[in-house]
Amino acid sequence: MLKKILLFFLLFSFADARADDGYRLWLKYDLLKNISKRAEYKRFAAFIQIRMEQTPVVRTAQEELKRGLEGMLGIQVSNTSKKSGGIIFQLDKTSPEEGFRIENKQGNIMISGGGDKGVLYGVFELLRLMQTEKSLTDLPISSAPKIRLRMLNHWDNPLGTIERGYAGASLWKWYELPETLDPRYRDYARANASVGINAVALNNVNASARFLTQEYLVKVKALADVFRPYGIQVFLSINFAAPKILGNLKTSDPLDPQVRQWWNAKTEEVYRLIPDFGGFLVKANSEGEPGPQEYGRNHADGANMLAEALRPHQGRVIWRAFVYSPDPRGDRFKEAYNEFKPLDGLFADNVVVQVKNGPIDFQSREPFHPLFGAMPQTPLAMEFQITQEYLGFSTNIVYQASLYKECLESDTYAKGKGSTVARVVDGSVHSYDFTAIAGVANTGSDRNWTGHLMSQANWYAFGRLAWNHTLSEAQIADEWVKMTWTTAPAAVVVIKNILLQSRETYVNFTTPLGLHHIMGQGIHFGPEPWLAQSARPDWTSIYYHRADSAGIGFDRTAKGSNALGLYRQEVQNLWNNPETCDLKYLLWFHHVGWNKKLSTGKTLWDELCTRYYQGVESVQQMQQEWGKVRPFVNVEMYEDVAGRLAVQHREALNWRDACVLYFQTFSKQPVPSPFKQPERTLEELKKLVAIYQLK
Ligand code: GCW
Repeated sequence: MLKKILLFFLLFSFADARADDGYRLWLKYDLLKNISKRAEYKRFAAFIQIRMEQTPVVRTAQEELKRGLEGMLGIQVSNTSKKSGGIIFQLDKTSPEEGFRIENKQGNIMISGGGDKGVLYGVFELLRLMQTEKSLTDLPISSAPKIRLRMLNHWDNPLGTIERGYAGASLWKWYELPETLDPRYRDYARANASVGINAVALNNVNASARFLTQEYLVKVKALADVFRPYGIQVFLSINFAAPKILGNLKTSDPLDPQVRQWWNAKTEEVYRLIPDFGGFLVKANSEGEPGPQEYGRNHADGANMLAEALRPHQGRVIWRAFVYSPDPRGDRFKEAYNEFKPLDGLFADNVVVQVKNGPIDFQSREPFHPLFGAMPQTPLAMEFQITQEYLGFSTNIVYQASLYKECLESDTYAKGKGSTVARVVDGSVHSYDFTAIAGVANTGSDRNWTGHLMSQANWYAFGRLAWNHTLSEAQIADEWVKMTWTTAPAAVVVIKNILLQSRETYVNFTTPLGLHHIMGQGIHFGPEPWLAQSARPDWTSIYYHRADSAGIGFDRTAKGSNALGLYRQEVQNLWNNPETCDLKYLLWFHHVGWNKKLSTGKTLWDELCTRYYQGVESVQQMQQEWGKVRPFVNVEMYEDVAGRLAVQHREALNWRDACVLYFQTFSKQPVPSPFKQPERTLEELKKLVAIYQLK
C-alpha cells in the first residue's frame, strides 16, 4: 500500500499543475526541467549582440530571444555587451533572404540571416532546439524555405463569423479597428513567424466587397502594421463584382476599360495605405461567387486584369482553381481541370493559380489534384485546409501532417519520375519563379486558438512543411509535442503515436477504402450516406458512393467518367486496375462488387465493415493511451482533450453504425464476425442526423 502511495506521488509530481489553457501554443518558454541542458545553454545565453541594422524585424527577433532565454533558463539577458559568450545576429549576404545559419564560434552562437527575416527565423529555430532539449554541439545548421509565399487563408467575415471555423469567432475585431489593437494580433503573428508563415489573407474567399472600402482598408492597414515586424505580409480576398458593387459601374467585365481603371485606382489606394501589401486572393465563378465568365471571359482574363493593376506595386494575384460547374452528367472530379488546363501559359507572370490538394474538397483522403501534373507554364500554389471541415470539426484528433505529406509526396510524373507534387509546388519541376502554399486557417477567438488543443499541431505542421516539405510528420509531431505538452520521454512517445495514427483512424471510421463526400449536408462532421437530394447532384452523397446491389464506388476509369485519364500514364497505371489499385483509393476510381476478394484476403463488404469497426476501436485505444499521459502534462489541458476524445468516440460510433447499416441495405450481408451488428437501427441513425441538422 505504502509503495502504491509513493508511486502515485512520484508519478503525479511530474504533472504540471499550474494553470494553463493552451493560449501560449508551442511558445511556452517554461523553465527547462533538464538541469544539464539548462547549464549547457546558459554558457552563451546571457548576452545578445546585434551586428546589423536594427530593423523592426530584428527588434522582434531580439525581444523573442530574450523572452525565450529568460523563460527557459531563468536568467537575465542583456541586449548589448562587448563580452564574449553571447548570441550574435549578423547578415550573411550569401544566404537566401529568408534563410539563416546558426553556428557555434568560440563559444558564441552566431545567427546569420540572408536578411532580417532570416535572423528572425534563425532565432525561432534556436529556441526550438532549446525547447526540444537538443544539444547545440550539432551546429552549424543552415536552413532556407523551399517555398516563397507561406500563407494562411482566413475565411473570416466582416461580422466576425468564420466560414468553416470551429474555434469561436474571428480574431479580427473589425468594429474596434483601427483604434483598438487586441494584443492577440501580435501573439498570432508571433506564432506564425515561429513556423515561418510569412503571409495572411485576412478575409473569406467568399468575399464581401466591403473589405475594399476606405473604411475597411484603414483597419486592414492597422493589422498589417502589427504583422510587419513579424515578417508577415497581408493579402485580401476580393469580390470580383466590386466595380459594380462599390464603384457603381454597370459591369465588372475584366476587358472593360472603366472596370480596369477602377481596379487600378483601387489598387493604388490600397498601396498608399499598405506599401508592402501582398495582393489579391480570388474565388471566382465558383459556388455562386461572381467572376469573369459572367461576361463570356475566362479565368485568365479575370486574373490578368488584376495582375495589371498589381504589377506596378509588385503585388500578386492568387487565383483559385476550386471551380465545378453543375453539370449533372459530368464528374466534379474533372471540372477544375477542364476549365484550367486549356489556360496553361495564358496567365500573367504575377499570377499564381491556387489548387486544392485533391480534386473534390478537402476530404479525409483524396488522390492528388490532377492539375498538379498538368500546368507546366503556370505557377501552381497548394491549398490545404487546416481547419477540420471534413475532419471532425473541433472534437476529433486528426493530425494533418500525414495528409499533407501523402499529397506532397505523390508523384505526378509531370517531368518523369520524381516530379512529386511538392516539387511542382516548390518550383523545382517547372522552374516557376514564384511559389506559394496556403493553408485555410483553423484559428479563432477561443482561448486556445484552435478549439481542440490537438489541432494546434495542424497549424504548426502546416507552417513547418511549408518551410521544408521534406520534414517527416513524425519529426514535426516530436517537436510540437515537446514544445506544447511535455518532454518526458514516456509521454512524448504516447502522444506522438496518437497523432501519427489519428488520420488513418478518422479515415477508417468515416470513409474507408476510398469512399468520399458522404457526410451530412449541414454537419460535415457526421454521416449522411443516404443523402440523395440537394440543390445540386454533386452535393449529395449518392453521387459519390454509387452503392447498388452489385457493389460500391465511383467508376472513374475509361469505362466510367474517365477522370483517371487526366493523370499521366504512369499514375493511371497505378490506379486503373482494381486488382492492383492501392486500397486507399479503390472506391475513388472503381465500382467494386460486394463479394470481390481484396488483397487483404477479405471480400469488399467484409473489409469495409472491418475498417469501420476497427476505426471505432482505434478511438477507444486513443482514449486509453491518452489516460497514460495524465501524470506528465498540464491537468486542465489533459481534461480538455479527454473530454473531446469521448465526443469523438460517440461520433465514430455514429459514423460506423450509419454507414454499415445503410450500405448493408445494398450488400444484404451480415456484419462479419467477430463484429456485432449495430444495436441501433438505420431509422434511428437517420433521425439522429436529422436532429443534428435542425436549425
Ligand atoms: O470546402 C468548401 C466549403 C465552402 C468553401 C469552399 C471553398 C469558402 O464547404 O464553405 O467556401 O469549399 O473552398 O471555396
